Amino acid sequence: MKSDMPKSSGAGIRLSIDPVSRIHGPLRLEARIEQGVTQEVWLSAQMWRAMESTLRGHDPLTAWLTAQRVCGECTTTHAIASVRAVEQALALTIPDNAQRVRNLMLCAHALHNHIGHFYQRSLLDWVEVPAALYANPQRTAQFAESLGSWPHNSRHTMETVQQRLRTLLADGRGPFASGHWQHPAMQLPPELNLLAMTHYFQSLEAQQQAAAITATCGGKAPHIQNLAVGGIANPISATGPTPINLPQLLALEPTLTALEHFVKEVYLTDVALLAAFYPEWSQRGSGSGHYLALPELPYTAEGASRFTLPGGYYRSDQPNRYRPILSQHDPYFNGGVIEATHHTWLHPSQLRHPWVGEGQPDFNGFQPEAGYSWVKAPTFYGQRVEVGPLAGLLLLLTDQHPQAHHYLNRSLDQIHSLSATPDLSSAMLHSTLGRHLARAIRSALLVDALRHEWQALVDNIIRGDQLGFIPPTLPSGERRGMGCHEAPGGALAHWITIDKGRIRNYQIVAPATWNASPRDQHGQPGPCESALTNHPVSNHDHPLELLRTLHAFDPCMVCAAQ
Ligand code: NFE
Repeated sequence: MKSDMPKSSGAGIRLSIDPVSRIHGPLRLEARIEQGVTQEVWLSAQMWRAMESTLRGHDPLTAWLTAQRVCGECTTTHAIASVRAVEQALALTIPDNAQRVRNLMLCAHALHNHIGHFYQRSLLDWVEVPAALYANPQRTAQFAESLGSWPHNSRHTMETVQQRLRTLLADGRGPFASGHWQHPAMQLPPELNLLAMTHYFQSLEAQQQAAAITATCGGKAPHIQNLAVGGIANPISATGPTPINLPQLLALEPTLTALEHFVKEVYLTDVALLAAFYPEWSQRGSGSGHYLALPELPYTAEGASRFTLPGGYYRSDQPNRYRPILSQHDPYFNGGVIEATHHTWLHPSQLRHPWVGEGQPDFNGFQPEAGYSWVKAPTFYGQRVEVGPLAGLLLLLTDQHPQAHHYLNRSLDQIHSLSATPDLSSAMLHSTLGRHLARAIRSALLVDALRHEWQALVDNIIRGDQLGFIPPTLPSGERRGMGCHEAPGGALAHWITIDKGRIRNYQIVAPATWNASPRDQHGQPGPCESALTNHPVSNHDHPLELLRTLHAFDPCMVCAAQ
């Protein structure tokens, strides 16, 4: 780990991780460390996409097809934010069926993301793969079967996975070719390493199930096709040869059940196991302390006022300062967002609301005191705010959401039964571990919402409602719109200005723009930078601890810098 950081940035050891792996897009992490603790941290996005300027001049009605190419992970999310921005600009209300189909796609896509985040992008920070070869499969199966009713934890399964791992490790290629093996921060016994790796492989099947739901409702996955400004593109019928019909929807039912079972019996339990065996991680990685989430899963077509998942602004330093965001058009959200370019490689240095945002590339190398990233630094009413499942969960808990409390209490009980950790409470959520727990709880809420939306769509079609699209008309004058979506990574919004039927300006503020951005105009670090500061690092050649906290945010640099 080397660094070309200027000498002027203080004493201590300089550390550079470039590129950070198991995230989306190129990211460089620079840190200054004294006595095993980070003193300063800089996150530097290494690529600029130019998607915002690419969209200028485009037809707003088809912009979503380009916008969803922002990312290979968050495809559906940018598509939905784009059509919502145009629909707001045109003051369009979409049919109830369209809202249901969209909600189904959003839930399934988010589940695919959350499962992939925990098992494929994070788990290898906590699990020592080669140690799984020394596990006793019988003991592993007995322990796993004592935790719940998941039917794929048998001794035979454990033996098969152990053999598979033996072959993969001997081959010396692929995702297990190297890792932070034998790092002192790895604390799981061999049996739990084997159990976690068993679920790692099973998570791939759960992701397939989620993708199948997205593909049925979206026409294809990733990069859905079944969307349109005004609703959805594909016709709906009861039994006709349309892409969405009752037989196809009913055939999804076993997939919904299988996915629900995986999330509630495997994912939630595995996060509880991590929490039980790594209790100190509920004390590490707290971020800015300010959280923002957007309302998501509108109940009805008029939807922009009632939501399954509420949004709002939450300040942990002032618990009474909870301010709900009541709709996807709430001026309170729109009025609070400003982006700064002072520590970016964008010219000129300025503060702008996204409707008038801009920025030309002006790369000058890594300069912590000037520009060091392609990502703009957004603030919400002047504060650096964390977005993501943790923000969403804190809002749900504040809102006394019964199911969120149920899944949290269930997890805390399970952690308690597995460990001697005293005084477990929701205070542990403001941490690296808390971000994983929040994402698992959000997944449980999403599988519940998925079934609810599926049933509502089936009922609508049985009642004879087949409307999914209302044709839009583009006005000739100027219109502005904002499309909000609570994406898997957190608050996402697209801002559009339409003039003479074409896009005049387009700006995207993605979850990772909020979380993985550089210093703002006042030098305040971004939420990830805050979470990684005053953070332990025991081995500079294997800065595993920093990766644990960074990965828990799931930063996506291709979304962040446009
Ligand atoms: Ni490119 Fe994303 C999410 C979006 S950005 S993965 O969620 O939008 O963090």
